[in-house]
Parts: sequence; C-alpha cells; structure tokens
Amino acid sequence: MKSALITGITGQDGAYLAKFLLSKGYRVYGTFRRLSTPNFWRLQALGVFPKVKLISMDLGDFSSISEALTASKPDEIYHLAAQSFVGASFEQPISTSDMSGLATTRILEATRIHSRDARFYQASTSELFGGSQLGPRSESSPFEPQSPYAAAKLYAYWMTKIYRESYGMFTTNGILFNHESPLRGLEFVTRKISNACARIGLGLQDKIRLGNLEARRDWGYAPDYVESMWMMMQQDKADDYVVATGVSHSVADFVQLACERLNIDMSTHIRIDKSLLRPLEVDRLVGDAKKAKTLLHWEPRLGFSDLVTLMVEADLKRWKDWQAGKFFPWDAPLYPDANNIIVTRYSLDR
Ligand code: NAP
Ligand code: G4F
Repeated sequence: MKSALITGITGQDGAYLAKFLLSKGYRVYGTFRRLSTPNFWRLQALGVFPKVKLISMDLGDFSSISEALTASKPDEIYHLAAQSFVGASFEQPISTSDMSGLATTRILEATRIHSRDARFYQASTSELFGGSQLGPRSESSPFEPQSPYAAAKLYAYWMTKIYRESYGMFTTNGILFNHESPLRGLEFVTRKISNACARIGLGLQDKIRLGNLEARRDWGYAPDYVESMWMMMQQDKADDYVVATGVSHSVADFVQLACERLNIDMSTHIRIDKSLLRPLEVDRLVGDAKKAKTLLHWEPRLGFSDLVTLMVEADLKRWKDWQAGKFFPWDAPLYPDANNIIVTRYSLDR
C-alpha cells in the first residue's frame, strides 16, 4: 500500500485530494496546524475524517516538518499548505512570503534529508503569470507576479525545479488555475457570491459587497483539479504542467449566473466596495492546458455554468437545512459578516 502525505489537508484541495487518494487505496497522512478551534469540517463533510491520519505541523517550524516526514514515511508528498489568499498577502506580506514561499524550501530540504526517494508536488499557481497579457498562458509563458502571494509562489516554483535539477529528486509543479467548489473558503469571490446569493434568496441578507467585477478568471472544479496532481506524480519523469479549462469569465458573469439561478435582481443587491479593490490586480487569466491533456490525459469535467449552479445550490441547501435545525459540518454560520472585517492595507492607502 502506498503512503501519501498531504500538507494542508484541512483546506479545500487537501480534503478533496485525501478523498481521491483513499479511493485509490493509499494510506493518507495529512498535516494540520494547531488552532484555538479545530478546523476539520471539510474532511467531515466528505466523510473521510476517520480514514486519514493527522499530524500536527506548522509551516514555520522545520522540526515539525521533519517529524511529519519521519512519522508518515511517504511515497508521495503533496505540498498544498500555504497562505493562499491573494488579498491577505497585501495585508500580511512578510508572513505570506514565509508560508507560501520559504516554507516550500523547508519541506524540500526535509524531503532531501529524510525522504529523498519520495515524489514531491508543489501547489504552483496561475498567479505566477500575473501581468496583463491577453492570451492563454502555458508552461512557456513569462511570469509577471502581481502580489506578495504570487512572488512567494514564484520563489517556491523555482526552488521545486532547482531541487529536481540539483539532486535528481522527483519534484513537480502543478500550475493550477482557479478551482472552486462548495468547500471553497468564504473569502474567495466565488463562494462569497454563492453564499451571499443563497442568503439573499432566503431573506437572510440584503446586499453583497464586491470589488472588481471586471476581473476575469479561468474557473474549474476542484475535484477535477486534484486528480491532475496525482496524475503528475505517476509520470516516469518529473515535469511542470498548466491545469486549466481554457475558458475565462468575469466576476460579473459569476454574479449574474448565480443571481439568475435564484431569481435575484442583481442590480438591487450588488454594491461595489472600493476597499475590496486590490492595490495591484491581475485583470485576466486564462490557461492553455494542452500539455496536461496530451501527456497526462487530464480533462476538466465540469464547466462554468454547472459549477455556478452546483455552488449556489449547495449553499442554498445548507442555509435551508440550518433553518430547519439540522446539524452538519459547515463553515458559514461561524464566519463574521464581511461588513465587519476592515481591509486595513487597502483602506489605509486609499
Ligand atoms: P486553502 O483552502 O486556503 O488551504 C490552505 C491549507 O494550508 C489549509 O489546510 C491551511 O490550514 C494550511 N496552512 C496555512 N497556513 C499554514 C501554516 N502556517 N502551517 C500549516 N498549515 C497552514 O487553499 P486551497 O484552495 O486548498 O489551495 C491549496 C494550495 O494550492 C495552496 O497552496 C494554494 O496557494 C494553491 N493553489 C490554489 C488554487 C485554487 O484555485 N484553489 C490555485 C492554484 C494554487 P488551516 O485550515 O488551518 O487554515
Ligand atoms: O477569488 P479570488 O480571491 O481568487 P484569486 O485572487 O484569483 O486567487 C485564487 O486563485 C489563484 C489561482 O489563480 C490561487 F493561486 C489563489 O491561492 C486563490 O485560490 O479573486 C478572484 C478575482 C480577483 O480579481 C479579485 O480582485 O475576484 C476579484 N474580486 C472582486 N470582488 C474579489 C472580490 N475577490 C474577493 N476575494 N472578494 C471580493 O469581494
């Protein structure tokens, strides 16, 4: 039986990947960090919580990373843990550089020392491309990071390649474009919209405050994307792959479809909040996943319209079940009203 170690198993991708690897017969270990309140709701929602082995680890702590490797003796390491929110990276640029950048070197170094034969996956991102180019981005497109998050991830991308080329280790970069699901964190725009629309539809909320409605992203479905991670790790030779649907939509498109699904009048409920505009924006991102399609035989299964419907319906069902007094693993009732969160970096600078 193969063993896999997933850093960041409590996140969106970590939970879906755990479920996928269990279905493939892996023994799955996952790292979590100590919080004042445990955060295992995604693993519980997918029904895999009792099936994974959990190891406490913090990305800033080399000894805990080493212990995670020696305790799990992994054949495959999926390094997903990071400060993953671009917006927060402007508010916390120094810790983001550490957790989304330098931490990858801590894990690569611990892997070189303790698990040199293990295969290593780095959660790279379409944010590396940044910039203002119009066309689809592939593995050979130039990088032009536009946020502390993207700069940190670019460093991690290069370190992953450097360990491959210096030490002959199997290290791979999955350059994944945005992927979403009902398990997406509530601060990301898609889930913010699906959750707010569900609440508006039920009369629990009146307005959604958003930033740049014109930004365009290539949005796919997270369960499809975690499969590509595993496919990269099964190749004879380590390499880097772009994973994307090849189609981009604007934030306004997402809002419009979500509102249509629930018969909500978009103009009545949407408000633009300038404090949510980023100091530097990536206006549009669309990917060219030809290499992944040809060599990995990976294909996205769920399209944009079905993704919006799936997310809106999932959040609507949750709020209805909650109103009916049902108890189930879920994040939204514990989340503060977005209006109560001050976006310091942006509002102070404007
Ligand atoms: P996510 O839901 O935000 O999950 C991030 C994970 O990292 C969580 O388990 C989190 O733990 C953990 N983490 C954060 N800081 C940590 C620390 N200091 N020590 C230990 N663990 C820490 O992100 P995701 O959407 O699943 O994304 C997974 C990875 O792919 C990230 O590296 C992200 O940058 C990258 N990526 C994501 C996308 C996308 O569209 N989703 C696209 C490209 C790349 P808590 O649960 O305790 O917060
Ligand atoms: O949902 P977002 O916060 O995702 P973003 O910045 O594209 O980053 C996500 O995808 C990356 C892959 O490309 C990952 F690497 C990263 O970890 C993360 O998963 O924002 C999407 C777009 C942005 O242009 C943002 O400015 O939506 C725009 N937007 C407009 N109003 C908003 C809002 N974003 C958020 N979060 N909240 C808003 O109210």
